[in-house]
Amino acid sequence: MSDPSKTNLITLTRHVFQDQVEHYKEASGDLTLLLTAIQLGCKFVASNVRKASLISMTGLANSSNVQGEEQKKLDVIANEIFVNALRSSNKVAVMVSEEDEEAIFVEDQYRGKYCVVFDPLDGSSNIDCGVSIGTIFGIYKVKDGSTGQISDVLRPGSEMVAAGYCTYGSCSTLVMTTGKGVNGYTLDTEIGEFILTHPDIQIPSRGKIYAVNEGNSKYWDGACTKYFHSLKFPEDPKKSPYSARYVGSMVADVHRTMLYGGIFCYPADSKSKNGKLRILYECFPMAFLVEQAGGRASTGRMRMLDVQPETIHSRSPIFLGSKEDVEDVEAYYKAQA
Ligand code: P6P
Repeated sequence: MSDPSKTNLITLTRHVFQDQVEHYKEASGDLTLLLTAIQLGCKFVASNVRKASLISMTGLANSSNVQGEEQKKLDVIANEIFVNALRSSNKVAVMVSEEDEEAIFVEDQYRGKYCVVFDPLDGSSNIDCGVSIGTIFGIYKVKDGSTGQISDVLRPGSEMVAAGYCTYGSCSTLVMTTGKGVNGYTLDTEIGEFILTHPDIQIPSRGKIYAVNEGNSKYWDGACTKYFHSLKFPEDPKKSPYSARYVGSMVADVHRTMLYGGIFCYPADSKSKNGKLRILYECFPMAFLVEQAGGRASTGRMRMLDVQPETIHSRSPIFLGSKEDVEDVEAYYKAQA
């Protein structure tokens, strides 16, 4: 008998289908097919990120997005790839992309029952120097009786049915949840399949790493300043300071936090009153994944997934990762209240 790990490959599609058969017997299979479309987008982006410098895909696209951020060539390409893959899946009614000012409402003949919010290429400012970047997505099911309208996506993250991200770095790993835990799948570029490599990811209850842009510390409020000081100068002389790790690419920083524990933070401050990260397609999907892996995700003052977004590009402060580390931050905000 040969080694089963070599001959019994658990691909993402097979694993999601198994999950559907075991946990969602009444399912139509539509979500499984939708996730296949998302996989295609991730495979395409992974391929182009890997060879960006070789096919002159680095650099600017000489355009800017709704956020006023200069778009990289790959931003534009990645967005178009995902929009086309999602539309042609026939499973989507509404799409919200970081790259598009308005939501996209899929025409009748292609419309399905899911809404996908996504950042097709997060951290793209890192493309030119080869630092890890990624795709982030969250999925809602349209509300009963709805054929797809803006109210189907302006909802708390607790109503998402699936979420995930894909890292594009030394390898491409797609980490995903459909509400029954978190699994990671690594792309085998030779066979073009995402293979289960990180089953049932669990975040340690406390970590030793913190991730925040220290360059903003002059703008932090009191709670933030006191919290990060406590990590660097622990009151207990027996305790070692935390290590600082910050990639500046949310997917890379969150992936490390998911696997090693610790905390990732993008606080609100006097410069960015609501923080920088977007609620729908950055904060919610990552918060869903972190909670499903046994961690915690907060604005500092409330559970991240309970936030009600006002617009499709609204922003929020976010602290996510090991449960006890996030609880420590919340205690500083409670004391400041
Ligand atoms: P800063 C990338 O532009 C991004 O949206 C996230 O991926 C990342 O966590 C954050 O912004 C980095 O922002 O202000 O620290 O450069």
